[in-house]
Amino acid sequence: MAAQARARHGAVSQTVRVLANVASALAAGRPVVALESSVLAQGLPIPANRDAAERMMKGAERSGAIPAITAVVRGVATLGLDSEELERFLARDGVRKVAARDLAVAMAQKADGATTVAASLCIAHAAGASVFATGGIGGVHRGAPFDESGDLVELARTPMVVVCAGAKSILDLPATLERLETLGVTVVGYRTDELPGFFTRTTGLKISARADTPEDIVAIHRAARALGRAQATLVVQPPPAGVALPQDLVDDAVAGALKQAAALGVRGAATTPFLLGAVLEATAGRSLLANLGLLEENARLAGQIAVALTR
Ligand code: PSU
Ligand code: MN
Repeated sequence: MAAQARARHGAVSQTVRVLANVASALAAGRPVVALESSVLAQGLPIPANRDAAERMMKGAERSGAIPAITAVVRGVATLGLDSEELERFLARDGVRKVAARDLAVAMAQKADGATTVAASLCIAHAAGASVFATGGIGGVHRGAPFDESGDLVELARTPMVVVCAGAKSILDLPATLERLETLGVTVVGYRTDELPGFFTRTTGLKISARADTPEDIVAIHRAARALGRAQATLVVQPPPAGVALPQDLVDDAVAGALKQAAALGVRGAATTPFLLGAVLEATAGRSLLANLGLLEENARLAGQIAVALTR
């Protein structure tokens, strides 16, 4: 597989272990959707994380694509977990959160690591995948502009299509959008002219590009690739109407979560998982339904894009 990936992508690591069915799909040019694992091991509670894994994979499969979860498995950067490995990550005993800066350490220490968007992009791209789906990307934290997720910088140097529901509601969305502009990341609204708010369908923040079909997205991505651009094409899709939350509910929940985090002195990598947990409590689980619904829909759209990319 590594040789195949190298042939198609130039210099590519031989270090990533790729699950057999994923490797043969990539080698044959069949559609693959890479998925993250931090949302499973840190972002969502047990047992909802199992639903999340199943629904993300089902979403990609519904479109005719092969899902592949990224992680560091006992020190091995991996694209495509087998069912035993997935069980270990869902149980999350001894599974650490791995962002881009943590990848090499987790590998050297032979650790189990659940990968954030940033780390997942590193692994998926190295293995030759072109499309990735997640719930919400990281971004600039509110009131702490120096705490900017590594997701943004990896998006700026990983030429994949990335599908999400915007940046997580706990973040400073205008600042995140400005940073994406500075980094040259094209943000494309899927059937929307506004940045979705992860839990909410709208934010009032206008974005500069819109696409209404997977083929339109592929055309934009191919133009970027033709020019040799290094950035991802970041596709933002509103959460499904049936599970999206009203703005005021989310605003109140986030305000409460930020207050709690400040009172407890939560900082650094723990911030995102903490805030997501606090919002979950404050919305009495409604944010969980939204999260699961959008994870599935994003994987489904990513699958459609992956299929269109193979034509
Ligand atoms: N979205 C969720 N739950 C999550 C995350 C995103 O609904 O757990 C994770 C993603 O893996 C994302 C990470 O890459 O949070 C960002 O963390 P940080 O802000 O520390 O970069
Ligand atoms: Mn951070």
